[in-house]
Formats: sequence, C-alpha cells, structure tokens
Amino acid sequence: MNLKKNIILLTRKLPQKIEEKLQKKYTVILNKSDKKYTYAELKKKVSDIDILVPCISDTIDASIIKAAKKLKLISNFGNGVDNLDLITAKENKVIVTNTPDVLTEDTADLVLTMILMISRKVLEAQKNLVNGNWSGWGPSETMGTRIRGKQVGIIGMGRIGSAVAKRLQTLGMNINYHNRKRLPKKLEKNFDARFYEDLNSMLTISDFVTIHCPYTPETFHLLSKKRLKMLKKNCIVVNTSRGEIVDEQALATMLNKGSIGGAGLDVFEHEPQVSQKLLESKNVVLLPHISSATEESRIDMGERVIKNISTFLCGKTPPDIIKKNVYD
Ligand code: 8YV
Repeated sequence: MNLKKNIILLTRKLPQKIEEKLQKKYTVILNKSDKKYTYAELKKKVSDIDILVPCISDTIDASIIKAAKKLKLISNFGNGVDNLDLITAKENKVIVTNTPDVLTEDTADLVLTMILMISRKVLEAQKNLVNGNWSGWGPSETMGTRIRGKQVGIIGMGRIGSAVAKRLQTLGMNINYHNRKRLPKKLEKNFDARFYEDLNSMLTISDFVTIHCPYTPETFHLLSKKRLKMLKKNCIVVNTSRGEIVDEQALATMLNKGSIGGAGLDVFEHEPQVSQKLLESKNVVLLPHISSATEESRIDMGERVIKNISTFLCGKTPPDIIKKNVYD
C-alpha cells in the first residue's frame, strides 16, 4: 500500500518526534512557525488533504469540512471535540478521533495546583513578599483556608473528574459529584463519593466546585448566573474544561463584589481573550489553557494521533473514534 499518497495537515507544530514519525510514512504538511492559521488560510489548506490533525485553537466548522473535498479523517490533537462540527463530519462520512486518557493525570494535577494555590492564597502571599511588603511573620498574615474536611462538588465524573476525586480524597476532602450517569457502587465506594442527581443541591453544599464535563450545547453556561448565586459565599470555582460552561461575566462580577470565594480558571469563554473584570479580580488563578501542557502529555497525545491515523489507514476502526455523535 502506498501510504505516501495520503496527505495529512497538521495545523500546529507538534513535538518533533511525532512530526518525524508521521513524515516517515505519509505526506505531511507542517506548520513550522506554529502560527495559528486564519480561517481563510485553513480553508485553503484543507482543499486537497486526506487527513486533518487540528487542535483546540482551530474551529473546524461545516464550511471547512465541506471545503476539504477529499477529507476522510479528523484526528483531533486533544480530548475535547467541541472545536469540531461533528454533525457535518458525520454527514460527510468523515471519521473523527480524539486523544483521551493521556492527559487525564496532568489535568488533574493542575486542578489540585489551583485548589491549593487559591485556598492558601499563594499568589497574594508571594506578591506581598516580592513587592517588599513583608515585614516578618505575623499571626494574621495571609490567612488561607484548610481543604481537609471540606466539601468538593465535581461536575462530570469521567476520567478527569475521577482522577481529581482520587487526589482530593487523599487530601481529606469529601467527594460529591454530579454526572449524567451514577457511577457503579464499587467506584463510588473507592472515592467515598456522594452522588447528586440534582446539580443545584450539590452546589449549595460545596466549598469547592470543579468542572469536568464536556462542552456541548447542553452544558453552555451550566454554571449560570442563577447557579453561581446558589454557591456558598466562600466557594471556590475551578474550571479546566471549557470556558463556555461558566457564565464568565457573572462569575467576574461576583468575584469583584466578594460574593464568591475565588476561582481557578485555565479556560475562558472567548480564548485567548480574558475579560478585564476577571483580570482585576482578587483570589483568582488565571492560566492560559495549560492543563495538559507537559512534554509527556504532548508526546502521548501525538502517539494517540499516530495510532488513530495508522489504524484508520489499515481499514480498521481507530481506537479513539468518537462513536456517538455527542450532540445527539
Ligand atoms: C489540549 C484540552 O491541550 O484536550 C483538551 O480537550 O483542552 C487541552 O488540554 C488541547 O485540546 C489541544 O488541542
């Protein structure tokens, strides 16, 4: 089989090892500068390709998919597939795959990092010291809050939600979760987790809320203004999933008013724009979508992409095929 006849477009610069592996077998169009293609550039680039490897920074909508006349596979370099129009892909018989599992642990680590940074006011404490405002130890200096014994509400108990639960349980937190489906009893027992079918009930008892559900039309502004107002005054909200799941303006207003405890955000509603109100908020950790940004994760994600492509080109079902249309 002449594999070189397959043209693959990588929209961004992937780890060198991954690009080289792909180049050995296939014809690969690289993005050496790693500059994000404009919509018009991307539309032109896809015209003659067989396989597209996009990232979260690319919006692959109906018009792009239709412009890619020969497209057979979209092998997304990332877990979430909300950047892709799955319905049009399905209609045009384009298979879609993602890269699950390999970024779970790194993402969970970042959730833990943000929870600890906010509850122990790490950034505020460092700022005091660096700005020369530290006059020595004091009994009331930068008072944080203990996480042991507190209630965490996890929205979405899939791979990442479970990895977060495992970490937080080890640190002595009480695990509560809301999920489309209740976990099997055995798994619930592992985390000593309490299931809330009703999200609102979980929000009212949580000291921390962390979001781990995918972004779909159903989860847009799941944490709406109304729901944010149900939270305890000191509740800390963490989001490493997708910005669109939280009403960012409402959250920023509450942070500014001090009617919520704090927020750890790695994702934003209009990336890479971050609302001024959020930037000016106290008790926040704001990060530029780095939850899976480790060298190991990026290589593993690349390997998953390679596996999906090679399996597909062998005529078999790729391991990470998005089987169910998540919009169904
Ligand atoms: C990735 C992510 O870095 O995988 C995801 O869903 O949100 C990120 O952690 C990104 O998707 C890469 O395209």
